[in-house]
Amino acid sequence: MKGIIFNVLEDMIVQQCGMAVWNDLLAKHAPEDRVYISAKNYPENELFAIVTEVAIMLNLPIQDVIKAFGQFLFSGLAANHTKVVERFADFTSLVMGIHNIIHVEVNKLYHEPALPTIISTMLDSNNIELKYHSPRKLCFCAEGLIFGAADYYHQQISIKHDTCMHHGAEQCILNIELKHD
Ligand code: MNH
Ligand code: ZN
Repeated sequence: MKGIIFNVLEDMIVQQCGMAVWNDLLAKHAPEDRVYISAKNYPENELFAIVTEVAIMLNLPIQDVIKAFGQFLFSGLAANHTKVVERFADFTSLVMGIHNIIHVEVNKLYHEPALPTIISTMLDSNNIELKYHSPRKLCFCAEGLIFGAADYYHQQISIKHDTCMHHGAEQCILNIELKHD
């Protein structure tokens, strides 16, 4: 897991719980003197351990915490990769470009990133089907990232996530519906 993911997690936890809480989490779940550098790789167990403890602290299901983090993560990634995100004029074009444009760029910018397989299909003008597969099973992070992208473009959406790797499916299917008022 790239350091940038930990850096954005730190920003979120410091903002919402304070620096002391982050320092405690780090002391408990990372080796001594851990410093996360955005382009370097760190064990994903560290991320899962920190997020699991946050879920226990807040008495929330871990998937809710991962989803909230995903939503926060989008603006963190966008802020660090303005050139990549600026290529997309709206929410739909960004979602359609996750795998073939965004994560292709990520592959050029980072050394051996651990990325999911995402296949986005436009079903009709208001519905996008997104198939997610990854050994890390971070589909709730994907869901949060999509909500973060919707916030970024001021697009109202809803997501159905009926088929899920966490329920034994080969891959997750996220049905994104664009809402108009
Ligand atoms: Mn992208 C990791 C989905 C937008 C850069 N991304 C992940 C993961 C998911 C994901 C899920 C977690 C790894 C996994 O599941 O195996 N990403 C998305 C989705 C969107 C998205 C659904 C849009 C919506 N991602 C972006 C944008 C950028 C970006 C925008 C930056 C320009 N993503 C990354 C990086 C990683 C990542 C960097 C971390 C890779 C690693 O830790 O090795
Ligand atoms: Zn899922």
